[in-house]
Amino acid sequence: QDMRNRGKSKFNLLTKQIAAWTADIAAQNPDLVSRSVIGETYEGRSIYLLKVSKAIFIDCGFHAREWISPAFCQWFVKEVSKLNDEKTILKIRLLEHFLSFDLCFTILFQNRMWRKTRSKNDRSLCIGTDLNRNFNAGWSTGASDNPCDSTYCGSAPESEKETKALADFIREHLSTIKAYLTIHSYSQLLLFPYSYTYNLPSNYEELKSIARVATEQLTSLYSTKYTYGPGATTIYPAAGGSDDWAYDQGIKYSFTFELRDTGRYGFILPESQIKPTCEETLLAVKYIANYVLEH
Ligand code: ING
Ligand code: ZN
Repeated sequence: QDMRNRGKSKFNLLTKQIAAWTADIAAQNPDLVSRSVIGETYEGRSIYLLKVSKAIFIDCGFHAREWISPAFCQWFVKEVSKLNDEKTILKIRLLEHFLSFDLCFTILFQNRMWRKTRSKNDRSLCIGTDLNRNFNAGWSTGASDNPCDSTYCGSAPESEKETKALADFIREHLSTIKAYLTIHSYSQLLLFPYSYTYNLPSNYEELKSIARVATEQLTSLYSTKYTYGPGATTIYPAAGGSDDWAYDQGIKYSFTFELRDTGRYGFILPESQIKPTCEETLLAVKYIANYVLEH
């Protein structure tokens, strides 16, 4: 019991600290950063949007165990908030959300490795849906329909509150969002559509060259090697992903980052790698942001 409670409070604390941080950074930079809530998770945690500008949307924390992802979003907003010169402000919209860190209070100690949401499934004792299989992009073809799998696609597209909140927000802001970036880990990849089909996107050559330069920029800092390409051939075919969905909504610059490492530590990235990972990733994100804003 004691172990369980300690575990629970530790994870809750992390979630609360990040939520408090989003309030602080907005309060400290009222001209630059504004915070709003675009929905809540199954377990009632707020899904925060930190708005810096209108053109680029970034989300972090889709998958609970990928802790480096929300760390990057925090790093990113902190860096942007330093840029107080109006002309150099990167026009970025950031989503800090899905911080389902306090997983499940009984399985917590065993399960730092949780990936999915926390929702209950019909006719199954297994919990959760994979948000990145729950978007309406080739939904369910070749995805898992077993609620006990870590890549369960859900009972329908956007069956999850979290998916719905994100998709609604993007649909409502389609006229302004020029790029969609989603931050995951791990594998050191920069992916773009498609993952649900082997067909290439119409601006494939452009996406490929953006990804090439973005990863070159990233590598220039600490020599971290990145691979890039369409999801289906670069990582694995997978339906229902958010980048494919955003692309098919008309957002022509849509990327999935898979941050460090390549598997030695995997999701449990050592603390010493957090800062360098954020720094190098920022170079790639800045490149993409500048490219998009110029085109
Ligand atoms: N990787 C992604 C996943 O959801 C991905 C890879 C990207 C799949 C885009 C589909 C579309 O499996 C992680 N680490 O979650
Ligand atoms: Zn992920």
